Amino acid sequence: MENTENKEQLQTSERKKRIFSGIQPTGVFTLGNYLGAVKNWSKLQDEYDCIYSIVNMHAITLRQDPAELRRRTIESYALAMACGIDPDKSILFIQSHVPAHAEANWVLGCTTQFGELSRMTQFKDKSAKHADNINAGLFTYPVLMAGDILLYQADVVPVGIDQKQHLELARNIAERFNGLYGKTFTVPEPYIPSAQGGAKIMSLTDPTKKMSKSDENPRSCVLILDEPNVIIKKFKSAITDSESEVCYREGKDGINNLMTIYSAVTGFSFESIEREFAGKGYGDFKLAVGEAVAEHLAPVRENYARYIADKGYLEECYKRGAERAERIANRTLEKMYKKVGFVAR
Ligand code: ATP
Ligand code: LTN
Repeated sequence: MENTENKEQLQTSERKKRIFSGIQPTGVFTLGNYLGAVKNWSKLQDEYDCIYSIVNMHAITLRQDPAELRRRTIESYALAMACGIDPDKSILFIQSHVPAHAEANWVLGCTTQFGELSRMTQFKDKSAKHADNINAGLFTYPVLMAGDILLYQADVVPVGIDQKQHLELARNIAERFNGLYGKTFTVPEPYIPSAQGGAKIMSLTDPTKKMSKSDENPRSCVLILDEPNVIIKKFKSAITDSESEVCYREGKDGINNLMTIYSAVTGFSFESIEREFAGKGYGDFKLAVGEAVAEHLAPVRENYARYIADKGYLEECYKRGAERAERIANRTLEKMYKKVGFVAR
């Protein structure tokens, strides 16, 4: 414990840059979540001071079954560890355990304009998809997200490209608050993987749509805990096109997506993939992608089985994570309250 605190102090004095990111506990992570975000979280742990959160408060912007949300939150915590997040090296915590997130949300909401929230494409997409539950939380989702980032004075935020607009808004909120009240927040920079690194992984059944854990069609996404034979089967039935040439070209959405995935898990460039499969059909290519992904995810599946079996250890980790996160978040919240003119208790 003391050791961790010393490490935190040391990191601040050495000015290691800070990272914050979050993932919703809405299901088992997909290959899209993994390649677009979580895989990077783990890689960045040595170079940066990292804080990662299971954002269960964001998850209730869509209707959730309470028992399932509780179970999935713990599972997501174990999944993050299975993907390589070390709860001693990084701070890994559950969002609702740190009340400052809800508190910051109110203050920041009062410096965010209705107009800017109305322009968020995720809000438009999700409200079209869930027309029976267009709640205020769904609308102000990006404010809660801005608070997550700003409370920790994060310099860098690793996310998939679908979150770019939200991050842009978080930057605007930070700059506006700093302009009104004096320097309070670090203005965060996005960290988005290159296209080949998997910035946006598309659905296997409709390659014009992003792969998403909340998709009703199980064939559309590869889950990081899928068994190897299931993964291979999903890739074999992936939608492609009526041609037969494996090459990255506009209009070949299905093949482009498979090439992106293959490149992200093997490290091969698009040119070398095109060379490897010249003269071969889509069948061979799909099988190779499936096998490469299954192999890539095998250690994650093994790690997960180990972590989820030890609930006591998980609880110890998320309690400690919350304590460490809270200390940092409360410092910023106090500063915010002072700046806006709230009387100190
Ligand atoms: P949901 O389906 O519940 O909306 P989601 O699968 O979109 O969830 P989130 O929890 O919203 O996942 O996102 C977690 C991280 O994964 C974010 O950084 C997001 O940018 C990234 N991400 C999600 N889907 C993809 C994808 N298809 N390709 C690349 N990155 C992705
Ligand atoms: N909205 C994000 C999840 C998220 C997040 C964050 C990401 C919530 N708070 C803070 C980065 C930083 C999403 O992935 N859908």
